[in-house]
Amino acid sequence: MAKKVLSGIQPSGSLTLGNYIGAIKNFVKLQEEHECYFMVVDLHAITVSQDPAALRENSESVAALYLAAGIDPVVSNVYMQSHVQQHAELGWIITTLTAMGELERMTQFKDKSSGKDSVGAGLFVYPSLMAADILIYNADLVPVGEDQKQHLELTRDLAGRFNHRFGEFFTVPEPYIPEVGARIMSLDDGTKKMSKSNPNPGSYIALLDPPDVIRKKISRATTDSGREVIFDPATKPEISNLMSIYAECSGMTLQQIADRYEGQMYGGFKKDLGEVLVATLEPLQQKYHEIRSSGALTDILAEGAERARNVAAQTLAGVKERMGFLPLR
Ligand code: AQP
Repeated sequence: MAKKVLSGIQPSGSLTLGNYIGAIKNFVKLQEEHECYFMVVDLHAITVSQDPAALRENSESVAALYLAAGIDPVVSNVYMQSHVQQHAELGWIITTLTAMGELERMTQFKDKSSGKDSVGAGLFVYPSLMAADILIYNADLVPVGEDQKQHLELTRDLAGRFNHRFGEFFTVPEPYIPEVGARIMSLDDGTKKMSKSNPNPGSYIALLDPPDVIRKKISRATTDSGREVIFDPATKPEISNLMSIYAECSGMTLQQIADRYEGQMYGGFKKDLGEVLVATLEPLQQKYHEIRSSGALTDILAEGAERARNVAAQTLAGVKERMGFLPLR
């Protein structure tokens, strides 16, 4: 039987090249052999403050980008997390099984809350909701980046805890480490991850950036002192990051890129990288605009949510029965 895969992206900004290379490109491959659930995780996005109009726009935009990148909504389940209410309900139940100490140890919470005067409780219990997202479909595999490994470990513990207390029920999910999909770093600091919520738009390539903006951002990207186009993340984080992007988007290996630019300065390499990116993103953008203007997204998301809801409702009913909730007759 095909294994179940679950993943999601937060509509917390305009998707970046990091989201594409690190997540969406792999989603497209995974759907060939697995039963996939690809959500737009809007309930997670509101763990930090979101402007309502921006949340609505970003939500549609993420869904349309999934499709434009090649996720087939007939083969995969594509939907908004908030359209499947069972996520929130199981999220609460799982929260009650989670210890404060477990949440306090989560490094993402520490990172995202550090230096803030006021932090919402939602950001603290985020990993319990993420666990519910995964367990509600009994997902076998969860594509995770480095930063999410700790959350998946917690999900595995929580699944085991439920099974121990209430009888074998949840599948204990495994991390899926993609073969490809480098961690893409910020264009203004090669030691920080490229993030859609970075206040400096020059730090990321948005998937919907127009060609001239893409070219300009690459030409202005910070580069290490020195001249050689050599892949060495420890001593040359910025040029190494640009080389990774080049490799991911051109299909060339890092060695082929180093050979091509041997003895040349950064300028020519960056100019070519701008063109490689434009050639990668232009067709995606064209499809994206076709999907947005076709008006088909509403029905696609409704269908995806309905299919997901059917699975989620069964799991939730099983959970409630095992825990002793009085059924509605
Ligand atoms: N820079 C990146 N390189 C590789 N993969 C990345 N991902 C995100 N940034 C990079 C992958 O995208 C997926 C979804 O991410 P998310 O939106 O749920 O949350 P995130 O990882 O926190 O992404 P951002 O862009 O940094 O969002 P904000 O700024 O809102 O926190 C994940 O699979 C992630 O690995």
